[in-house]
Amino acid sequence: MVSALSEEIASSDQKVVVVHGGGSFGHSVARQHGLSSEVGEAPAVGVAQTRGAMYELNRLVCKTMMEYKLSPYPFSPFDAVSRGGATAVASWLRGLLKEGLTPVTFGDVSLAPSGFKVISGDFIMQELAKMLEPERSVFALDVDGVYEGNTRVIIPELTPSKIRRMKVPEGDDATGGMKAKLDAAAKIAAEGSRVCFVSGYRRNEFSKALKGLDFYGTVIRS
Ligand code: IP8
Repeated sequence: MVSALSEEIASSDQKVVVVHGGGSFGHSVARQHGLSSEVGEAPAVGVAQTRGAMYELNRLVCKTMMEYKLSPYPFSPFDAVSRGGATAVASWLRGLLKEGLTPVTFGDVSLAPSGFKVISGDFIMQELAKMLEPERSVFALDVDGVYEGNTRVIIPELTPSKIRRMKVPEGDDATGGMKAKLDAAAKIAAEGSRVCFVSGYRRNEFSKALKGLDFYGTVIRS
């Protein structure tokens, strides 16, 4: 999936900031050590192993991106926090994009006053969208979009208010699954971005979503 999407990003001529989640690297280790998006206690070794898995995944993602002629600029979400306020982060990212780099960040583990929590890629998308006000925010998923109830019928369009009324199960990953994605999407769309939920396994549909064209999947807009 990473190869195909890297190739599509490289040929899209769009300025893209990439956020990747934990996938099979982060979630199983996080869960094994009791880490989730809720603050809780976790052993130091669990925090170290989860972060280690995420850095390893990030290295592989960036290596693949480079094979497809992208120039990734990996950063931990905490690097962004240490730059100061939203305006400083936005101008730093815009500067990188202007230089032809593709900033890449990822879900990570954060120290909270009473334990640790996982910062999900969905939450990072939401924060970055507030700072950068992108025209489009594309979520590449392992499903085709948002389905009607328990069917395989895709809902082509949703609004933030419709999402708020939906009952979506949490899923079984460490950070809230589809429900958390939809909550993030609703917030991003409410700020004016066109949010696309598209399968990462359908490179042509992903490419269309990236360019703002119609695609097979779900669009969330206010
Ligand atoms: O897959 C989770 O990120 P997500 C990151 O976007 C970790 O929820 C550390 C499991």
